[in-house]
This record gives sequence, structure tokens and C-alpha cells, in this order.
Amino acid sequence: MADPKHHQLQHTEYWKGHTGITFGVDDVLYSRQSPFQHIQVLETDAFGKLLTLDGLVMMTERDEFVYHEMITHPALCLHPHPRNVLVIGGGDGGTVREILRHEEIRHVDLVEIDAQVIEVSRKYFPAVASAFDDRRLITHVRDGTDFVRNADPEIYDLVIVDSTDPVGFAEGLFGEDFYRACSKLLREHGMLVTQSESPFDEAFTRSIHRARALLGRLFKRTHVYLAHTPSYPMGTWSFTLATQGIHPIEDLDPVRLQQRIAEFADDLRYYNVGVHLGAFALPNFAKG
Ligand code: AG3
Repeated sequence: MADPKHHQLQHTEYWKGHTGITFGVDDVLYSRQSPFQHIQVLETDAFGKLLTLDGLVMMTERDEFVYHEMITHPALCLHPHPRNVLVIGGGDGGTVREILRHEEIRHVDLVEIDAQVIEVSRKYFPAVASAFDDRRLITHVRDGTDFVRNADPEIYDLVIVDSTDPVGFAEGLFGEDFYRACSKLLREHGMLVTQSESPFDEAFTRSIHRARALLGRLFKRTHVYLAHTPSYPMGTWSFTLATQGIHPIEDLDPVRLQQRIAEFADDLRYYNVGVHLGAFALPNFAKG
């Protein structure tokens, strides 16, 4: 039976034959071409506002917390004393919002290539962009590959790559030169986390296995973990964590993790001790 609320406008993400869910669209709030990509903000019936870049779903009001909590807290909670963080991409601000919940964080550099993404997020997603005025944050509108090539060595404890898919101008953010440059920026115990696409999508997993192999040459350990992201194609998303030895489960004391979480937040909506432990348990099909 057809939905009684008929949407003349819909949005479905298509990429290489893979489709995401179809959003019923009530209104197009923003639709413009930036120098880098086509940016849209759509008012959807089920997910609130939706941000797309070149038609790819970046986030929705309803489920952005899953991705943003999971790209940040597992690594931040594993690191013995994270102070300085570099975020490549993430111009919507969700990733830095989560990082800056941690009081021990002294400095975050956010490097976003497209100033228009930041402006759009500030205007349409204030709850996501809520940390842009934090004094500990410096925002650089610049190409991430260029930034990491020129940054001082050994200054960060964590690098987070919150990029769009590895196509077009973002492809360099999944490549060998980029990862090598990132690894040089890290201090002792330094870690890198990158979003690594849906484990169901073969075209992507090929590039992700390659990325993981490249990271494996530069870091002692690489681990993939998963989260449920209803608005992204296939509904499950992966992240790759690279460390210089810290094991995400074996080096974790659940009691201490519980205390640590309580220190920085009492209102997380996804991440908790059980989720941390479970996220690194991969279904057979997703084991590399
Ligand atoms: N970063 C994008 C994750 C990749 C989404 N890919 C897709 N829909 N095909 C999310 C930006 C949120 N800070």
C-alpha cells in the first residue's frame, strides 16, 4: 500500500549501482554548486534535515550522532592522554563537537577544503556545528593533503579523516603519500582513524583493503570497526583505526573506560563500553 503522504520529491543516493535508502523530501532548503561539489540541504520526512555532497549522504539530523560519536570516542578513549587532534574534512563540525567534549583536549585543527560546507552547516545544522566557536579549535579552509605535507612533525595525538567517499578530489585522502605524511605528524601513542565506507560495498572495500594495507606499513596495528548508520547506503559503516601498538580490546580496561566516559559525557547516544567492545567484533563477511 502506498504511503498516504505522497512525496513528489525524493532523494536516493546512487553510486556504482549501489543505492541508499529513499528519503521523502518535504523541501529543498539549499542547493548550490561550490567550487568543489554540489551541496544540498533537504528537509526529509523521516530523518530531519539531510546534507548531501554531490548527491552522497553526509549526515542527517536524526542519525549523525552515530557516525560522529564512533569516529571520535573509541580512539580518544584508548589513547592514554590525547591533547592535540587533527581533523581532515568534517566541515559540518560534528566530529570536532565530539572531540571537544573531552576536557583534556587542548587543541584541534580542522582542515576543510570547502568553506561553503562550514557555512551551510552553521546555518542549517546548528546542533552539529555547535563547537565552531570553541577556543581550542582552529579551522583551516585548505586542502588536507597540502596541510599534512606542510605541518610540523610529531605534534598530534590523533588524526581523524572525516572525508567523503574516495572518489574525485577526496581520493588523495585514502592514498599512500597522505597516510605517510599523517604518520609523521603523530607523537608517541599517536593514532589515526579514517571513515572506511560500507563493508557491503565491493567497490569500496577494495579501496579500503588497500588503504588498510597502506596503513599497515606505517602503523603497528590496524583494526576495522563498525557502526549502524541508517542513512548511509547499506546501513552499516566501517572505520579503520591505526595505532602504534595499542590494541582496541586487549589494552582496554572496561571499568576505566566507563569512568572515562562518565568524565566527558552523560548524554552520549551511541557509544558506551559494550558498544566499544562489540564494534570491533566483525561479522565473517567483513573480515579482511
Ligand atoms: N563523512 C562521509 C562519510 C561517507 C558517506 N558516504 C556515502 N554516503 N556514500 C561524513 C561527514 C560527516 N561529518
